[in-house]
Parts: sequence; C-alpha cells; structure tokens
Amino acid sequence: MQVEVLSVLLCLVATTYAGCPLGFHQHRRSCYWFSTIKSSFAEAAGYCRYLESHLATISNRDEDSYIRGYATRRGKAINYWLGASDLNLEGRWLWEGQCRMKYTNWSPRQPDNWRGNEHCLEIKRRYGNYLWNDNQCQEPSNFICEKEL
Ligand code: MBG
Ligand code: CA
Repeated sequence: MQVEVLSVLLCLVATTYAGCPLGFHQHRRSCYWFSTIKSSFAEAAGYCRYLESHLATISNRDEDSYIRGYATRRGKAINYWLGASDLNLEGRWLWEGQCRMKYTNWSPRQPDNWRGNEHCLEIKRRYGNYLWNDNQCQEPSNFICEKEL
C-alpha cells in the first residue's frame, strides 16, 4: 500500500478511536472543551463546529454538576456560553435551536431578558458557582464545546 494512503488511514483510525480530541475532557459518553478565549455566542458556535463539536447542551443534573464542577475547580472563567437560546421566539428556550429544555438550572430571577436583549444561555460564576443566566448574545464570553463519543 502507498505510504500516503496508509498515513491517511492511520489518521482516520486515530481520530475515530482515540477517545476525546486533544484538550477535551471526558465525562460519561461526551467530551468537553472549556475555552480559554472569549467570543460572541455565534462566533463561539463557529469555533465549536471547527473543532467538530457543538456548544455544550445540558440534559440532566449529573451533566450540569460535572460542567459546573469543572468550571468552578479548573476553568474559572467569569462566564461560559452554552448551546441554548430563545432567539427564534422570546421565552422559548431551545438547545441547538431545536430541542425543548427539560432540565434547567436557572439562577433565581433568571431568565429575565434584561433590557429586552438577552437571548443566549450562559453559566455565570458569581451566581453561586455557575447557575444559568440569559445574556446578550454579542457579549464576548468564554464557552464550552461538547462532542459525543
Ligand atoms: C445580571 C445578569 C443580566 C441581567 C441583570 C439584571 C447581575 O447579573 O447578568 O443578564 O439579568 O443581572 O439586573
Ligand atoms: Ca439575564
């Protein structure tokens, strides 16, 4: 077999079976990347796609505890974007623009759509270790990407 073909195959096998990509952390059947850079919600979604992942979605308390725990102990950014918004219709929060939220962990008095301009989901450090808040989507913020194994 040609060396080129072999190296392409090796790379394919390596990326398919190696577990989480470089810099991602595994919890159960997902890999998470806690950004060290800040960007708007839309730009953050683009970064995650570039890393063959998506902005993290939280479906239960276990996943929420893992993410909030990691942010508290290791990431420590002021806030992180997650993959939910009510951009389509005010008050209708959707994961990845399509799935209704079942589990939620909003901070008290949130979401409040403050000044009528908060449509993106973040976790916020000052809210008792990263409870949920709606914030302005254009605000530069750290973010968390998720990739399913
Ligand atoms: C901020 C939230 C903001 C808005 C505001 C209302 C102190 O937190 O980040 O989204 O809800 O509170 O006062
Ligand atoms: Ca808010």
